[in-house]
Amino acid sequence: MTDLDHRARDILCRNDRGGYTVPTHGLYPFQWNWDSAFVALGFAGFDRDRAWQELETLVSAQWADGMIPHIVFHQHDEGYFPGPGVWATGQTPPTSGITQPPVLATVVRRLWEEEGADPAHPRMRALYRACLASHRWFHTYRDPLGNGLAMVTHNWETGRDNSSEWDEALARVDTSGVGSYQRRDTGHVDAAMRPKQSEYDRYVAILQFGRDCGWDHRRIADEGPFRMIDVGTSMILLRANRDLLILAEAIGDAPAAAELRARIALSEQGMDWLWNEEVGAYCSRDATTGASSALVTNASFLAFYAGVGTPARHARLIAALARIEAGTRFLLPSLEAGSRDYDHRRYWRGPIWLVVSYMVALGLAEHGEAAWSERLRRDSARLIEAAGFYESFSPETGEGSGGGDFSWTAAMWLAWCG
Ligand code: 2M8
Repeated sequence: MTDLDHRARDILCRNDRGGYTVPTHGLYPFQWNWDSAFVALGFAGFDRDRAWQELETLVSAQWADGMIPHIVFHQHDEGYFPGPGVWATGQTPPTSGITQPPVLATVVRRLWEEEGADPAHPRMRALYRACLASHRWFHTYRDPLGNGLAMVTHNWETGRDNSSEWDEALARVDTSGVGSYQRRDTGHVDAAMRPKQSEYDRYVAILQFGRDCGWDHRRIADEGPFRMIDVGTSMILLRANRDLLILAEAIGDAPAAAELRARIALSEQGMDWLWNEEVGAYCSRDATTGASSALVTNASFLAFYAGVGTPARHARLIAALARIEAGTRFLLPSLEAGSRDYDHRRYWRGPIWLVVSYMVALGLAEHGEAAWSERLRRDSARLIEAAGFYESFSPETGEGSGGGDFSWTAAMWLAWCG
């Protein structure tokens, strides 16, 4: 084991709060949904029981309607805004009222296969049921166009919180009733790395809409102030449906398998709507106006991970990757340099996030693009080697940004790039 292996394990153990892991000390003091899924991959290399437990603790907070919340507030901490009192979801344990990208089923499949793929595996079977309920929730509440794509009703649901893809839709959000509140994030890290205040007001306004309608997910989906078809969530859900289908078949759950096959076919076709021929990439679209973001982000390349696209489209995506590579030092930036509001230090408007790079690299390898996949892996390793286990990294300088000793970055070192 190398020194970095030791440090990565140590970060996961120090961020462990007993059955779940915080993304980083201070800035994010609770359990986050997709962070935990990636963190389980990190634990899996040295503590199998703890890996499964991370996922089990997450789904212990699943709502009765099937939604797996984006934050679980297991213990009190004043250091984060918005905390449980602001969300006011009435759940036990307290949670936020929105979700995050459903990477869970894909991780469950990987852990289960690593342990011999026994259909009777009790921990896999319990998590299978949780994933199925969560995917059904997406299909019931988050497919307004009936085309198998996933709508998000808050930009925090995408995980790529302040991506420029959301700017136009966010600009329409009325912030006149937001009132005053105290942000906590800028007390932990440099404000130049975080979303701007005007953006935060909009995030809070969308939250308040959900709270004011008692977290009625039907109403939020139909009438909410932010309704985006997110390319990232749509691709991740499609991949997760494929992985869940493998589990359904192993278990012998024929009705669920048939349902999943139909969903997969629908989504494969639905993705056409996200393809922007002019840009040569899959881009998010506004569900209300139909407008394409026309922006190439790291999520555009999740097409490989989801297994969608024709050879011609793949060629254009690879051309976009080559263009991005030519314009920066490290892959894969969250937004192409030169795009409007690109900023190599500001959160999801440029910095590299290794969890997205990992999913893209996996997809590229599965589509015969081994050299590109390896390039992403190597760049990710170099970033950690030079800067440490940061939340994100500048694609231009390689410097770390956001929180330090970050759980999912440590997990990616252990499970992928290290
Ligand atoms: C960031 O998001 C949270 C809100 O969910 C925040 O900024 O307060 C995002 O990077 C998100 O993708 C991530 O899950 C979370 C915790 O790492 O932080």
